Order: sequence, then structure tokens, then C-alpha cells
Amino acid sequence: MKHYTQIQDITNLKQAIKEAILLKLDPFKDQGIGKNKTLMMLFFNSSLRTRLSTEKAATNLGMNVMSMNISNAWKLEFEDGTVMDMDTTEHIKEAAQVISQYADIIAIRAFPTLEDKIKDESELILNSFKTYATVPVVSLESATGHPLQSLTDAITITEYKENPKPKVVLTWAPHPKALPQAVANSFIETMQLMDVDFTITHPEGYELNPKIVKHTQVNYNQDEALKDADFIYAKNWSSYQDYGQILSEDESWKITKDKLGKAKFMHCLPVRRNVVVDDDVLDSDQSIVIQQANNRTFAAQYILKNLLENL
Ligand code: AN0
Ligand code: CP
Repeated sequence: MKHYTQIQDITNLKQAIKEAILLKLDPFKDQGIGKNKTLMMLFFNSSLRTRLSTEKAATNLGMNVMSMNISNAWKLEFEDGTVMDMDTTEHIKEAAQVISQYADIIAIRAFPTLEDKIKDESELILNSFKTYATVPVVSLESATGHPLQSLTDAITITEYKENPKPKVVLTWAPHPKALPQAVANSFIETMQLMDVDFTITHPEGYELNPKIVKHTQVNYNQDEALKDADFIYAKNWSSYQDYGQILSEDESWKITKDKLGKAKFMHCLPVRRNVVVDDDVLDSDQSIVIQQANNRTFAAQYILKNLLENL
């Protein structure tokens, strides 16, 4: 593995899940691998889980960790050939090469603008780091994907499934703010690689990128889609077609105890209680969101270990 910016960077997902579960049983077995190696984490946006679990994963491997909120650094320019006489102070060409001298792996969180679809889909920030950094780059959630989250989700479903081919449903849920499509995109790409019966449900107008959804079943009727589900994965996203817009805050899409049935409830967190999902779902034994968040460490640890082995 050279970089980790999409689930497809993993050559054998089944094997990766197996290895991550083994890491969880014995997290410090590879303490030597990261000795004298540094992980640099750069945050263009807020984070709780990604920041802490990735740092934990790195220290489990014996690495040193540095993190920076990019808002504390000089404002970066990403466009090539611009006359930098406005508000950007430093070009990514210098910044990425300089940071590469301080770190053996660079991890970046950079959300979409949700205003400029073409720019967001070009993954300008992530790809500029890939182009100009001289060390591996890891996505901590970019404009269009969150592959550390979806590897976590794959691990969690594998651990909790009670039959060989569980029914997994990704459902859109209401939210007062316009959110990225990244978590949903990576979840879809990952479920397409797993042996699961997978369905997506959302209101009309919330269709995701057809290049990602491909032939995955989409059902506009949430009740029908959720029937007999083993795993319900709730997530809000803003419209992809009407890019970045909130088309509906339809409360009837919130996950309730009634809708849950016998399913396990999953969410990447942070989650807005009683907007996305009711208290009595999140507080029930059927919710596995806390265990899911714990797996963030082992997903990150698997990825960092793999990158370190290939340095
Ligand atoms: C972000 C999102 O939806 O992409 C991060 C989720 C991990 N969520 C919020 O901004 C609330
Ligand atoms: N799920 C997730 O990525 O959480 P944070 O935004 O808190 O890192």
C-alpha cells in the first residue's frame, strides 16, 4: 500500500478485517514497527474520534505523533500558477515537501466546500498532498470519502453478524446542517466489496453519485428497505444533485425503536440525538455505535502498520 485514501487501496479487504480483529486482541504486538517513525496529522476540520483513535493506533505501533489544526498555520494556496497577492501565504508545493521532512506518514482531514462540486470531486487538497509530499498520505475524511470509517464499519459488521450474509441498510436521516456525502460514499464502496445483502434508502432527490452507487439497490420507501435488516446504518448527507442543499428535514426518516426491529444500529458519530435517531435506540443494547468507534483504532492501526511495512 502506497497511500490510503480509498477503500480500494486495500488489496484484500477480508484479510484486512481479519488482521484488524487480531490487532484488537493484541494491540501492542507490533510496538517495534513504528520506532523512530513519525505520523503527522493535519486537520482542516473538527474531529474527536479520528484524531484520538489514529493517534492511539500510531502509539500502539510505537510511532511518534504530531498533529496540527491547519487554521493555526499559514493559509495554504492549492492552485497552480496563481499570483499569491491575496490571502494565501504559502503554496502547497513548499508546505508538503517541508512537512515530508518531518514525518514518515502524513494524514489529512479536509472536508468538501459543498458549494463547488467540481472542486470537491477533484479532491484538490488531498491530491495536492499526494502529488507534492514525498511520504505516504492517509485520508482522515476528504471531500468525497472516509475510508478509515468504512474499514471500521466493515470490521464491526464482521464482528457482530449472526448469519453469513447479513442484510445491511444504509438509510438517510434528517439533520439541520448540510453534511458531506463522504461517509455514505465510502460505506457504499465498502459494502459492495463484502458478502452482504445491501440496500440504500433515502428520500427522492438525495441520490448519491451514480458512479459510486452503481447497481446497488435503492429504495425510496424506508419502511420497506428496513424490513428484516440485520444492521441499520443511519447517516445524513446533503443533496449530491442539487449540490450541498438541504432538500428535506422530514422527521419521519428519523430512526425510531419501531423501525429498528431486531437490527443492530450503527452510526459513524457524532450523532444528533432525537433528530437522526431516538434516545431509546441509541441507549438500547441494539446500538453498537460505541463498539464501532472503538474499532476506529484497529482500522487505523492496520493501515498505519501496512504503510510502515512498505516504507
Ligand atoms: C461529518 C460528516 O458528516 O461528514 C463527519 C462525520 C464523521 N459530520 C458532521 O459534520 C456532523
Ligand atoms: N466518525 C468520525 O470520523 O468522527 P470524528 O469526526 O469525531 O473524527
